[in-house]
Amino acid sequence: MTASITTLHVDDPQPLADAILDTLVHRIGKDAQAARTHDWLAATILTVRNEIIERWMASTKAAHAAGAKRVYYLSLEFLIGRLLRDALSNLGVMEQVSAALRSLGVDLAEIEEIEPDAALGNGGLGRLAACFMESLASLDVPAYGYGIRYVNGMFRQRIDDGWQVELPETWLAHGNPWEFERRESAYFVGFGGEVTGTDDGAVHWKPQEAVEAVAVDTPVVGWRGRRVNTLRLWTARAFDPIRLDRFNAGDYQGALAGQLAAETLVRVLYPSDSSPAGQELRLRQEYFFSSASIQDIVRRHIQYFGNIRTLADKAAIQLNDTHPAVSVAELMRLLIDHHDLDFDEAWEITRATFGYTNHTLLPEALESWPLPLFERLLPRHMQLVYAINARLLREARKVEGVDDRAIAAISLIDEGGERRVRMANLAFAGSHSVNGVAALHTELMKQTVFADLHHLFPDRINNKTNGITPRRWLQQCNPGLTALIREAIGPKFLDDAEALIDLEKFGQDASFRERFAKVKRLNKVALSQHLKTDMGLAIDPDALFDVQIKRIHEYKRQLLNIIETVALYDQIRSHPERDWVPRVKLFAGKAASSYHNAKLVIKLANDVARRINADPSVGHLLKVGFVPNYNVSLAEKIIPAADLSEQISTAGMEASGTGNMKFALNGALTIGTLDGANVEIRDHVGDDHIVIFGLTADEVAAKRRDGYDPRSVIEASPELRQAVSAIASGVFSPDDPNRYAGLMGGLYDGDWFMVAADFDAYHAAQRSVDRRWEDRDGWVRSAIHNVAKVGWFSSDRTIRQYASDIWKVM
Ligand code: 26Y
Repeated sequence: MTASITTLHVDDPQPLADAILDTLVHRIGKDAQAARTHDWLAATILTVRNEIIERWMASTKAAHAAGAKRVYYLSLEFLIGRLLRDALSNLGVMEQVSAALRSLGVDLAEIEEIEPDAALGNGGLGRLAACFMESLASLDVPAYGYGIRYVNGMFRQRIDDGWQVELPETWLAHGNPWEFERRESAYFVGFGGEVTGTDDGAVHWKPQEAVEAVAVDTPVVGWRGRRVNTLRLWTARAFDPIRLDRFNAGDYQGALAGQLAAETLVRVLYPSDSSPAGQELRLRQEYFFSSASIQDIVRRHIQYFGNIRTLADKAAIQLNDTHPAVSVAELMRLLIDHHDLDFDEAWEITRATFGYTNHTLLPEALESWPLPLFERLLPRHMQLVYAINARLLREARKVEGVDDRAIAAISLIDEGGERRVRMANLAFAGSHSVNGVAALHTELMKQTVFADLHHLFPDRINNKTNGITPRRWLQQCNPGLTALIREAIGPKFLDDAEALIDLEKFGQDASFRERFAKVKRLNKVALSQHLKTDMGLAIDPDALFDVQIKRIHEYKRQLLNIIETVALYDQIRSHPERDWVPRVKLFAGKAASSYHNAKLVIKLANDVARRINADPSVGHLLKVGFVPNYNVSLAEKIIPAADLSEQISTAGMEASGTGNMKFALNGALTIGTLDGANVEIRDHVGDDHIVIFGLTADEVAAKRRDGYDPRSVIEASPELRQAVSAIASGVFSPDDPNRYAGLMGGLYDGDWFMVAADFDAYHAAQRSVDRRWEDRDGWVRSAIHNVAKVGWFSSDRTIRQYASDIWKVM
């Protein structure tokens, strides 16, 4: 028996319960008595999947029949999180499935909770890819996501004595009922070897090694089940799973080396590149998934349309940062070497097909590969990069104002020091559109990293401010608030987030404010209970929940927040008679395993938490928690419960941020700098409903240029000086008093991230938050106002802009 649209949507839960039970017995091989929670989860997913499959095939067929243009989103990360609730909610069958399971004695909430988070991403760029996939399906755009099916993916974070410990994530341990392996969709991906020419001018690349890329598909269900798209992740397989000759000669490891090499390729996300081997592995991963994806796209195009010359009319390929940038050279290779196009025609098609999105201006995140490595692994692509570069620089020379310095900056090869291939320049040159992810970030792209390329191609850079899917980040994670909004303004906002604007007037309605505050409080109670059982942290749901959750990075300035927490702690103890606002400071986030200072910041947060939480003199007024293993599911629990959203990066350094949008949509107020999308959030909610502080991006740049003396700043601020010296002298680390001497020394010595420069402004802004909090009505009014005004930050809006301006599919 299969669950069809009718089984899922009827009021009687019996047919669906029968279908789930049938799946349990015949697919999982257990009866209701023997089944464990995992078995029920798998049986439920497999049953619901049947309906998804039908819609999936219908979506694919309809796109084919219409000869539709398809969007291809290439990304090394897809941080999709759990999928069951997403699928049920988007299909509109939460209630039905819950009732059917209840009749079987199974609690839907309980099985949802054990679904592993797909750990296929590390941060904002990966979550954005997931939100985009959901919006593409919701807006009925035929689209494929292409990435890697990492077996372990992003590490799981444990906190041991305050230190981050990285453990392998085993999200596939119980199998993955969402995925379909497509053994027939397999491609040859070669590495190394030689390139030879033939007499007729054709070029032949004979790789030295090769692996097979095999497609594994996951359905992506759009809102109201309107469309189901495909997330196609590649796994790797050796052509020769075992070398029998070696095996029989007793060389068992040698016999299996090929399979091991293939498995290594798809093991982890961002293998540490601190060794040459790690660097090579990452380049191999990038080429592996780029090549398989481009081959798949070209094959589909030929199969459907027969003529490679129309590729750009029928395929739009978006590069999610530079990680898939080698795709530009790969498409050129296929067009020239396999489809016999000449260079100029191939280049025209390539540029018309690709778009590139930049997500960061940090110099250390701009990828470039040592030329010898690139040439050894990808000799044919190296030739093509040279050919593309020659053309690019020839064009550049003709343009007014392009001198030798500009040529050096535009070149695909970095000639300063060890020669390197610049992937951002390759992506830029090979795309017809290059976009930033927030207005400020896009301006900075034009002024800084891409200034010379921008001069050459002044129409190419454009902005597409990020967005988030309101299905996951409001409807699914905050059912209480969703129900309340619906009661107030009706269901329109479920289909169009900008309809949230109708909520604005309810800020004036005292009874609505009360119900809104009640929903927030219930979410805070739920989070408090979770933190109590999960990590033994006791917090008061009536305190102000002040939250900073994101990757740990110096530019995001968790350190600024921690130092301010220490200053507050000092003041509460010195002035117990004052009217302090009870606060809970929550932190969560992972640090890159080789990022020393970020890991030290985690330890500091934990040391400060331990000391403060154990001090009866601050009691309920201040509690600090570092919640381990931040991931999508944890964000879904924390964000609906937050009062204050910390978005305090050094201005000019956070490309956009998307957590900022999620918090505002769930009724938190933002404390933040004028950075990334904070600027646009302020434009939408207005100055009165956001707390902005600190240096602007221009001021940061000016300080860095003109010289800045953090020492004098620290000396001039008693709160800062005392907090820094307490941390530096070991007050929070009596077991190792010198632990933070270096970290604090860095503030005196340069303070690149302007922690000292912004401290007083931040401290004052926090006190203004206290005053706002004391005005309960005013606070709730602002929170409602935030929810009403941030519908624009829906990824549906973002995707519509990409679709009409870049991809031309709408
Ligand atoms: C390969 C390595 C150098 C690297 C790995 C991951 C470089 C960058 C990244 C990830 C970057 C990232 O997640 N960027 C974030 O993208 C979000 C979505 O656009 C932005 O909101 C956020 O500001 C930005 O930091």
